[in-house]
Amino acid sequence: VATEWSRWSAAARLVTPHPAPPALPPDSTGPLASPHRFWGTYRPHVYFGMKTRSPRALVTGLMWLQQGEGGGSLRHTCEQSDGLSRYGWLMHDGVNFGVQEIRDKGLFLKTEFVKRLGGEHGGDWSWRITARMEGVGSPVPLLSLFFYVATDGQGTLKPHLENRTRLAAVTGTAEELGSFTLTFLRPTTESREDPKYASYNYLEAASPGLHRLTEVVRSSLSNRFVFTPPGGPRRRFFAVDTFQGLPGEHPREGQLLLHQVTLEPPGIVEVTFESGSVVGRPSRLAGGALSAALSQHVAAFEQRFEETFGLGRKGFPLPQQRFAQAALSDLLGGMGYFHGRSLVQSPLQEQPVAAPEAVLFTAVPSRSFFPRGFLWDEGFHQLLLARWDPVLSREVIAHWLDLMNTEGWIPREQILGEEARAKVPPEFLLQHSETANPPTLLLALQRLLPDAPLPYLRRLFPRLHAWYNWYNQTQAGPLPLTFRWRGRDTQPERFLNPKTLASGLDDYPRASHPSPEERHLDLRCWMALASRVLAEVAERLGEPAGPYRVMEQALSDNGLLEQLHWAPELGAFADYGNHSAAVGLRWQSPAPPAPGQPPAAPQLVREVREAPRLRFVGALGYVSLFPLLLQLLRPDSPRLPAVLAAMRSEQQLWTPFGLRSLARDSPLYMQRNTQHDPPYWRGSIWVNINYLALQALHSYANTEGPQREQAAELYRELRHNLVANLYRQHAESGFLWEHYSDSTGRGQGCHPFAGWSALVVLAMAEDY
Ligand code: 6A9
Repeated sequence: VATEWSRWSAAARLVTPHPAPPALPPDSTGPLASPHRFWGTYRPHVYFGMKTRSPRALVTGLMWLQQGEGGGSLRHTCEQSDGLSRYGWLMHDGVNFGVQEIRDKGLFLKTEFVKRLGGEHGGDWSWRITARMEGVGSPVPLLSLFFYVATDGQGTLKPHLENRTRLAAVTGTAEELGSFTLTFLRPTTESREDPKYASYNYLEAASPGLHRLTEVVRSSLSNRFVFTPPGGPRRRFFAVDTFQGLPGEHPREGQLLLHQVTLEPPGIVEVTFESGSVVGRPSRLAGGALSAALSQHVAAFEQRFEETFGLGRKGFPLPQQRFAQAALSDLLGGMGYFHGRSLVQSPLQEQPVAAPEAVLFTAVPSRSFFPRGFLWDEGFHQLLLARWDPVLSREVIAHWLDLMNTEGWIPREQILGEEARAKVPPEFLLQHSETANPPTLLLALQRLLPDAPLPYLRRLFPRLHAWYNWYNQTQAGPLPLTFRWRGRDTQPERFLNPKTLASGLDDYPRASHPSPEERHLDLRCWMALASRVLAEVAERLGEPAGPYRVMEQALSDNGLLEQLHWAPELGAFADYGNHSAAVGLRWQSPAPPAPGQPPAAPQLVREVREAPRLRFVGALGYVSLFPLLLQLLRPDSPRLPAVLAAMRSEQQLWTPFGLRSLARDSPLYMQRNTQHDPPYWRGSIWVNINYLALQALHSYANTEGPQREQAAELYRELRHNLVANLYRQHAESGFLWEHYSDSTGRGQGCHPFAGWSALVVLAMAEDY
């Protein structure tokens, strides 16, 4: 009974919110307190769409279809498999406007939006979609644009039809939004002077949930429609007809209204959203008024970009400035507003439990592959966004801290709501309650500190303290002042090296045999940083900072650092643990099948050719650099020359494109972890760590010390290599990438990945 009880109470604590007052003041993010941020492109997983920062928000969006034999492909959510050669925001200021370009085979689409404040519900906005074909002979394929609006459990929508087929407008009401009118204007030619011939169709359907909107539309298409331009050839095309329901459909969760325009590109379509609470609207935000608003915002953006990052001043040519603008804009255009519950799992419990409903305003690493919040990614995102819009960054950090449970834990990956869940295979859904992630939000907070208002810091402080304690209590190592990431892969025989997802460096080699004896260097350095930032916040607030300073000093003590983590046999800083250097993967033939069963496939299993023992882990790479990356290493440290030499050595970490994650001469360099897991943090170049390296080198180059000159030289070369490669890859491939090949510089992993790869903007600006 006692264990039952303690399990039950542990599970309850897991899903009990932290008792401190929320970091976000109540009612601070709604339409009245924050009208300019109410509407936004907060649906990063669709190519184009907007919603409000409301829990069950009304959503609007765009789909398109290039008509062809058999129907063509309907585009809606960002999918790598769509094979778009380019898409992303070229300009986006995070609040007022954005300009995105999309290239889908021969089709070029520009999606623009502008907001105009007024009334009490976030004001009005307008969209302009410009479509044309490039490099395609005539007749060009017909293009259908689908504009939709859908509710998600609250709100009502009413269609207004012209000629029974053209959805001219939708009126409606929703919580926080009040009443509104959405108007679909008739298309025009590219010069916007003449009307453009088009066919119209519309759909009204009960929505089975936002995550199934594509299916609803796809299943409603029929090609019984004929495009009949005056004097032109008649052509059959696919259009929304009637919706018959989906297999396995949920109960009705909302309403969907959709306007389909079919035309022969080029053409322009505009949409206006007008809030019922705006009185004395000067004019409709369309046509010339929309063009004027757009060009004003473009000019303001360019000026602010230059004032903030100074790339023109630094002599970057215009194409490189445009690249940096696109990197920043894609991160801003990737901000999402999520609502839902995490599924959390404690080691004490068999069944996962649902955390309370939460909202999260956050940037995302990748609009296609990871369109949701990731804890340590977010700290890197906010390093950049803090420079562009510190108020935004402060709010994002507060949102994240409000996800904390009563233990002081924040789940690493935030999969909130049905749309987010639809993107994640079930085995990745659970968040494990012993698993940490680097506290990079503190890096961002440190950057914001000088200008952060005291009341803001005061709200944050109890949560920061609880978070800090959680790391200290749950991730402590075997000796005082050592730390160990919990939650490494169990079943070591299944992996060449069991992963450490908590660290963020997933498959980066650690001790071959996870054990409580392990001490992880990167986590120790993160804790030194955390102690430093907590001390700085406490000092700003006049709270006792002593204990944090004591910890910071103890964790920065170079002598103790060496004692715990300097591996003389490697000439490098390292992890320590139960480790065998002689491991490999080997094909294992399966046991003979049971009678009547088919034979099983051979499997890759781990072979340990030499027994593990307690020692330093022989893997030179990003982890070895942490004392430098987080600037714990003193400028006169006798170890600094070796660290710099490893960085500069082409046999080890140096490449013409940036620093690789694992040394070329390291045993697990570019080794697969299992049959299905290619190397990830075992050689590739990652921009977040390269940014930290630049930041550190820049600081060593500006501090008196015997390595000052060398640090300065490395800094210049590394910055040049990283920036030049990201620029070149973006020009060639159209995207920022998750990581980059250390042998060719090519983008790898998923794309687009504005995420931390957008830190290239700060590297260009030399803003550390
Ligand atoms: C997989 C598959 C559609 C892995 O950028 C987010 C994280 C980083 O925090 C981490 O450091 N990425 C890095 O090692 C991506 C993690 C994606 C996990 C979910 C689900 C979805 O397939």
